[in-house]
Amino acid sequence: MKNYYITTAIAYTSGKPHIGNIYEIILADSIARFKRFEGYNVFFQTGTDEHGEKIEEKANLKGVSPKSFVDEVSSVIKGLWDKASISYNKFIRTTDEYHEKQVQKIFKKLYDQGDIYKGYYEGLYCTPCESFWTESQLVDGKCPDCGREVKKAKEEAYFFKMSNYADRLVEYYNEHPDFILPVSRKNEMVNNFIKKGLQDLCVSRTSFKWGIPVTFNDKHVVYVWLDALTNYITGLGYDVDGNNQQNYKDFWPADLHIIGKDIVRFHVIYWPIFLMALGLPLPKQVYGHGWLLQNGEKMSKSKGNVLYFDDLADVFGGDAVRYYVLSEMGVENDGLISWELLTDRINSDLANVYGNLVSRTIAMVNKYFGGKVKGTNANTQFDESLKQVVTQAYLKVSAKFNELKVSDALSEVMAIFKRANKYIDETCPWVLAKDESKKNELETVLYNLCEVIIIGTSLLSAFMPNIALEVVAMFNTNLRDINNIKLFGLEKEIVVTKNARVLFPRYDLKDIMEKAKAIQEKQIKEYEKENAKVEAKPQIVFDDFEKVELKVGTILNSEKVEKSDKLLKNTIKIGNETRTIVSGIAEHYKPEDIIGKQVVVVTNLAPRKIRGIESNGMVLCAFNDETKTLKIISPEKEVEDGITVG
Ligand code: ME8
Repeated sequence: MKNYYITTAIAYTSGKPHIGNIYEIILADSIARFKRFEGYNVFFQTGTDEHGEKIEEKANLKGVSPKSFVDEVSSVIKGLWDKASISYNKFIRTTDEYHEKQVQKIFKKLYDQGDIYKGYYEGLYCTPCESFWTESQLVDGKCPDCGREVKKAKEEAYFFKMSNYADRLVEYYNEHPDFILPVSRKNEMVNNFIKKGLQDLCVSRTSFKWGIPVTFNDKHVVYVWLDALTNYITGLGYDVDGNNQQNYKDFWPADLHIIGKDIVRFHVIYWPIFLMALGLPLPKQVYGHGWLLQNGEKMSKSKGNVLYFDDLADVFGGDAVRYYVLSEMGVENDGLISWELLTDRINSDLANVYGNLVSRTIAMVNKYFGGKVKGTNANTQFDESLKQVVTQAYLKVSAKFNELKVSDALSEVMAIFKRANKYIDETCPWVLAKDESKKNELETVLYNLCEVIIIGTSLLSAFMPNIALEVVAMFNTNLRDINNIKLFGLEKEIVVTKNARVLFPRYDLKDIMEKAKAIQEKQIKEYEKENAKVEAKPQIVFDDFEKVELKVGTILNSEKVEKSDKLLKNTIKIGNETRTIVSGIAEHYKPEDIIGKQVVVVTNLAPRKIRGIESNGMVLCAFNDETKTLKIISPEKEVEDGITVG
């Protein structure tokens, strides 16, 4: 059996990935599934990219350690991949111990053999992209990759001598014309980077800690791209010392790295050069797909227009969302996605073409033949052309997959179902049903339709794995394998289900847009919450603070204020004196809970009448406005009452 190794980019664990990020994983999944169907022994690897300054900053903001931050995000990502039915063989994390150890050894090896040397870096640094730039590389003074502000930075750093390998890289491109797909991206790389001369690459950082430490200089952590790219070999069990695991022996070099167009440079320049330096074979192909854009614009949480797979799948079903993204994205260009477009495409392709074909066929087999049909020797004039389309479909789909034209492969599958719907219009089974002498012809028509559905659905399973299994089960059979995919008329007798579920209901755009609005509002709220600035009061000088007198008191007595749900009347001993203080804490404490408790009191607050009771001071409490919880502030350990707080 031939081995086939396919990978995706590993997702940053800076936050939940959007539909654009997961498109790539779905694309790789459909290829992996099709290759398995074709008999390849597939190893499909994906995972998460977990180091770097941006992640350290996010964890700090959240007040958690970077490791617990990435643990949580990585598990969200894995959960999303699982929800999208991604059939990965390995989900690697760059915080996996094996990976980290190997990255350290790789760095040391490259240093020892002189590919990496120590120097200084002075340049313009983009924090989100974790990249240094020169003045001339900036676009309008901003980062050429993400368009954000860059800052001046100087660090002691290790560098990789890229230029040593430039000639060999170009040679490899020339000898392997299909190495970079689509070709337009290859030209971009050669013209924009290689021809301009490859700069040495800064491969370590000292400005933050959350990375894999350089073993021989612990001020430095390994540059996140050197760390991340090596996942493709460490995930297979590559070992710098030569004790490679079986997966590495079986599957390296990779057949296909699937990545987005923005990170092609890292995969077709840096990655092959690192591999050459390690003396390892280069991957066979790198495919840089386009981007999925929300109505033509970039998705942004602040606008609430970020589309997430799970939200869409909860409304349309996961396989339908897979269908949309796979059908939408061509090879070169970007694709579009929105709630409207999804509704429209799912209604037109899945409800009207596929779902309708399945439900009409099942209904007619039940109605005219009690749920069971066989092939007969009666034929119609339309059978041959139908059979031709179906038996040739596999080769067409396979050819498109080989060219990585996955949306075209999907169109080829849908063409089968369109042809079958046409066959229904041509043969008019309801007319045949009125004529007893046409009974055999009618049975053949329905039998042919069942066969088309079974074959077509088997090919569809690479794209919509769950629906495909459900549909063949409705025909009491299994998905066809590669040996039987071209054999029309394989089933002797087909028994259909009595109660078929409506696979794809027709969605009403108004309903969908209401759901979308609710999701959007929730997202904006979440964004605002995450980014809420604490309203700071103007600064005060120490003398202002000194004006406030704070003392520890002990609550001697507490009782509810009549006709009030919120107020407690407390008698508090503060040193030698005893005061009455009314506090708005009755919804959080019962009087008996706080008698005897020590509290902090503002003692020089002017007296105020509350519900006819003169309140003489204020008890300090911590109140969470969001959760509406309140806690009295008390000294950590018991102290004498009357002592000053400050
Ligand atoms: O780049 N449409 O991770 P990432 C389609 N950790 N694809 C998109 C997209 C969009 N709107 N936006 C992003 C990283 N992508 C690195 C990879 S690999 C050794 C390290 C793609 O989470 C993007 O091009 O930012 C990339 O391939 C993938 O999503 C993950 O992006």
